[in-house]
Amino acid sequence: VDLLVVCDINHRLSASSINRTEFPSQYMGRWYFLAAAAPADSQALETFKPMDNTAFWVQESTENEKLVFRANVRVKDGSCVPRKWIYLLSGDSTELRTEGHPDRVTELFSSKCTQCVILKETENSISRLLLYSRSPQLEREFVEDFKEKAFCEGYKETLEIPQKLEYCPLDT
Ligand code: MYR
Repeated sequence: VDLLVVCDINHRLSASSINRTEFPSQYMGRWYFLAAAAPADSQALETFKPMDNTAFWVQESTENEKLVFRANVRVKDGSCVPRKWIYLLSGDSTELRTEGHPDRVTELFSSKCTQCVILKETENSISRLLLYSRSPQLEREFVEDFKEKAFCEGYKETLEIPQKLEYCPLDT
């Protein structure tokens, strides 16, 4: 983040460009994890620090009102760690719950990058912001915009996902 960020209305998190009519179909398919932000000294980014990159695959579940999120994490030591979460949809809200994590709430926000989405994960009053993109490469201005928004919302620690290694294969 720049030394001086003048926080204004453009830095507020907004869900205005989330298309609720199409929801959640516009989010199916492949995503790349690009950056994260959390309050300073919150430890909320620690789990991401051993990570080199992560690709996600989102699909509808055979069960109603459920989405399956699969990930394959490339760890900095070169290993691949597959992960899977079940997200629960709640009626016409875009808020998500995670199966097995009753205290976790995930909200969606728009990004300056139209091919991206910002997730806000809150669990027991600890929250963090996560930036995902349809493409593994993103223009600097979009990453900077994410960091500025995060900073202005009080998430002063940020982490960019290094992506120095190849992506792990993703079973779809
Ligand atoms: C975690 O690391 O805690 C899990 C985060 C899951 C992120 C999934 C990324 C895909 C973004 C698409 C949004 C889909 C909303 C329906």
